Amino acid sequence: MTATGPAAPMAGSAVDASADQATMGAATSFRRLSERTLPHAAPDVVRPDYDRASTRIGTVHFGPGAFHRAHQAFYFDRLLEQDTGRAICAVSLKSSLVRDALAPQDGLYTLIELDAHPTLRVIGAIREALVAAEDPRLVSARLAAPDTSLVTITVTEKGYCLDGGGELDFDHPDIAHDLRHPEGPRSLIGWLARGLQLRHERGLAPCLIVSCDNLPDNGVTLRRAVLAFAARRDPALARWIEERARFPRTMVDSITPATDSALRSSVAQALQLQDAWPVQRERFVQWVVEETDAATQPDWESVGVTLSRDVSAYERAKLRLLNGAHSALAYLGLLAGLETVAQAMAEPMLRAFIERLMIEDIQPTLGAPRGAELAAYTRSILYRFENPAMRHQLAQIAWDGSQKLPIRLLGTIADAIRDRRPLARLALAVAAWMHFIRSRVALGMPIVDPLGEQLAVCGRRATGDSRHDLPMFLDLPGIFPANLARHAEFIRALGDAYDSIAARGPLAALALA
Ligand code: CS2
Repeated sequence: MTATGPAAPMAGSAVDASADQATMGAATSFRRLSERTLPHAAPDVVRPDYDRASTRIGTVHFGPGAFHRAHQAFYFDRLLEQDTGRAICAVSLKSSLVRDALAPQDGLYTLIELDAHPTLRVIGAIREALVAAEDPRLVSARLAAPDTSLVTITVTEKGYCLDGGGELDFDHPDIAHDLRHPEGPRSLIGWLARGLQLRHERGLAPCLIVSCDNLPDNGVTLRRAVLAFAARRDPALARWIEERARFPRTMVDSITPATDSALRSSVAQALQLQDAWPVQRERFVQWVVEETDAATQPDWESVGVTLSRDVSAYERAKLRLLNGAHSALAYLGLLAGLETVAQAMAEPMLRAFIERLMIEDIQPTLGAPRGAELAAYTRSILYRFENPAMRHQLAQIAWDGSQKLPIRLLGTIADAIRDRRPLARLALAVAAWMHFIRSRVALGMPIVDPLGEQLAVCGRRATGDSRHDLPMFLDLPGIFPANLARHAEFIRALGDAYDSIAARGPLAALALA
């Protein structure tokens, strides 16, 4: 495989059959989706409108989970219609699941856009899938290739290895490892520094590095982390990155329920081919990228990406309104025994609570967009949450709460305290997270969270009494900023909310907030 020529056939095509079986579920009577079988797909399936064989890899993407495949890869599929140098090399840091599912399919997979009349689309933008832990040389070659001009990223909040203050956590085991072994990194930050170092040594321009994760000021935060890492390794490299590399902020949005076996079966029926890992999302999709002076950018706007000088305000509105409401709905809904977002929205008390939370508590903390625009945005989010075509599991949103709460709710709470606004509803959402941990532990369920072990200890020790339980949760590392964890008014509101849920149950507690 050459790093600069046309994309080679997918690496690892001879994947073992057991991985296929594991991901395939019941739909085994159809042939497997691939370049060869694609012409036999059902006629109404939308398929790549370009010659895949003549495309070249120009983008390295870290973290090709369902969100990437449903979102950025969809935009790149359209870019490839006009610009053949934009194909994607999809890099998983450790897991081989995506590579093993996509390699036998030549990188092809199905995207279902969900609404009353779903659309099936086969996406061809991923031309290569790699696992960095298994193929570090190939990943380095892609990052250092002259054709590669873009690196995009969706590794979720925890993939950035940040501490509670949003700075690179030098105590993180992967970061400590990567500083000792920069040629064989494990972390995203280590890989970005490695790629930039190789380009620097070869006299190539840095790639445009585009974080697409739900972090406030994602580009700025990523740049700080990469610079901090590089400064410890090689000050000259850090200076070059500082001067030359660009890390635009972005806002990404599309609700993407995880793939389940029902989806695999229905896609096989509709496609008339087996797809080991189709992905689904709502039809609504949005990507806002900050304008930069980087020379080798794609023609973003031609495929519906918005370029903007001021992404922060939109990003903040999305993180606080959509993601904040999502998390509140997840914890309260799960405590109430509900399973999906649409079910939670069909519960009148919960829907009314979420609407008030968004309009009365979150909106006033947002400077922009203003007034009517913000009200329309809130309405559209509520409408999207109600989408009956989606089975979006609340549990999926509840994962990684220790990483999500600070970004989605605690900033809003800090602003509400500053502006002397009521805290009851916001506190109820945070208290619901604590009860959620307690209830999962009581049910013997695993806590999916980087702080899972510490949270499980809190959950085991919790009694349901705020005076006993709150200090344990508030003292967890990296979640509650010290000034918030000690703020008397916040502690009072949180204690009231926590005890109210314990005494009355989640739905009755809503009525009082
Ligand atoms: C969700 C997000 O899983 C979650 O935590 O809140 O993935 C949400 O669906 C997306 O950010 C929507 O763009």
